[in-house]
Amino acid sequence: MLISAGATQAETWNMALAYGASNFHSANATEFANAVTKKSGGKLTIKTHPGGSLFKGGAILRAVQTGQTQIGERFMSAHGSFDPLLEVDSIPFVAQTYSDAQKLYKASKPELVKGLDEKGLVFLYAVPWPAQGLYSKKAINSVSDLKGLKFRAYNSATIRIAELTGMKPTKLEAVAISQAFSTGMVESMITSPTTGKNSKIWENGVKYFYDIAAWYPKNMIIVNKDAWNKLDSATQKLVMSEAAKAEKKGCTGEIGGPKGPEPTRFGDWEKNGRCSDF
Ligand code: PCA
Repeated sequence: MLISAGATQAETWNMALAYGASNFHSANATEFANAVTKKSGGKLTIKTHPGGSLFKGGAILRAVQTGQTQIGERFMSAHGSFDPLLEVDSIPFVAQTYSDAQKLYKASKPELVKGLDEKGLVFLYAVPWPAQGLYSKKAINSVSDLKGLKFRAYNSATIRIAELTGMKPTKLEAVAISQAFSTGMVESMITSPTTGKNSKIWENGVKYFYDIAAWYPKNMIIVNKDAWNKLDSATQKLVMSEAAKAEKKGCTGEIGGPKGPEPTRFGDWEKNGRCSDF
């Protein structure tokens, strides 16, 4: 026998990412995957698949849970029906700064990790998106201006906002935004400057952006529990320590940019930093 009993086999994980390769969440996840691959000494290779190329955003949680793939990243607040705690970061105007959003995350994390574990998922890390603002093809000066607008939604909270303000919601993946705006399928949305920039929103008829900092939603990285249990404890430790690093990097909001207030809120995000990478 070439392999002695009990020896851990080399594992390969395919990491499903919903957002484009240049998006900062994907870039951060790729740095994480490469660090684990390099440092595990051949025991674990993580291959990233950005842009929804392995599974579309909406399918990733289930794909990881059922073991169709081993690891993935998912927008948490789209899954309130899976676990209501996943939605807590998208309650409008509860946390309007990165530091308040981090407090909310810390308070919800222990129960959140437990809930996912009970459903066969190992939680690795979470990173917030920048503040969510309102984009529109026409000027919005009061709530009544929203009435009748075709609105791109991404979770039940945004659908509810549309219902309450008289907009017509359509749930769409981020990768579909450009086309949806350019064809007139939608004409408003609430999302980050990151996603606006990734979607080249100004080229698709959107002239107005309102920096309302309505909430800071997060993406989480999750692993299938059976895949996790195949790793030896040294490799599990390595994955967790690289995950903690990735979370820290992702949560600083900007890497290598100017010091001071949160950059996307103060108009200096054109400078050389994480936020300018979008
Ligand atoms: N971008 C993602 C989720 C939150 C964000 O800022 C999106 O619009 O789908």
